[in-house]
Amino acid sequence: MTQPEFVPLTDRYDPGAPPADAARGFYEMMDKRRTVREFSSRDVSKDTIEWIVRTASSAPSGANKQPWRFVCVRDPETKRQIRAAAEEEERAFYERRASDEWLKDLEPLGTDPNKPFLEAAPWLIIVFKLTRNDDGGSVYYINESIGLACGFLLAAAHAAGLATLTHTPSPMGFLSELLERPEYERPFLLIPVGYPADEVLIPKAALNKKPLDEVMVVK
Ligand code: IYR
Repeated sequence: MTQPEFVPLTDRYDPGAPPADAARGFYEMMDKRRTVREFSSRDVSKDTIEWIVRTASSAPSGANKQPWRFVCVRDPETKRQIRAAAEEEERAFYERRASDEWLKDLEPLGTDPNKPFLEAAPWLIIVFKLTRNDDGGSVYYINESIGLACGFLLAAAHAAGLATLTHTPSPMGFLSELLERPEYERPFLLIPVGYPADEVLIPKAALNKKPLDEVMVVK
């Protein structure tokens, strides 16, 4: 067995404030994040998207295998094809596949099968999970790992002043074909990224977050 190599943790992040103040500051920033479904056509540079993906890819993962791929689409024709295919799946969802309870739960959000944001947003980041690594090696805790990376991605986009939407057309298989991904990559989440539209409205129901004493238990 080879001995693992260890190095000192030198590059420590210093928030420059006591932990409670720094944590509160971060909360106040993140609490302003809202999912939007209407995007401005204002462009976002590739450079910006690269920084956001770097942040996502810095997330922890099982055995540090980083089982993810971020396919970043800005080509209008590809976005058009994604929208057409997603709307077809969504129509089937809203008309047949969804249970009555599910449809009722979606009512306050005002969603429907029309997904204009898939063309309006300057970028679509389609996150794929790797079921094995590019070298054929195993990956571990795939869902946990990719969920963490997506959380980092949403936070990074928000910190850059950009809006995101976590979109999950179901089933998502069409994305593998359209984006010509290999069999061992599976679509996980489709995230439009851009500026919110000028007069954007958000569903009031989305502002209703559980209070701390409901989500936190201290022992
Ligand atoms: N995928 C559908 C339905 C949908 C499901 C959930 I759970 C949401 O939080 C929002 C929408 C759609 O995108 O409309």
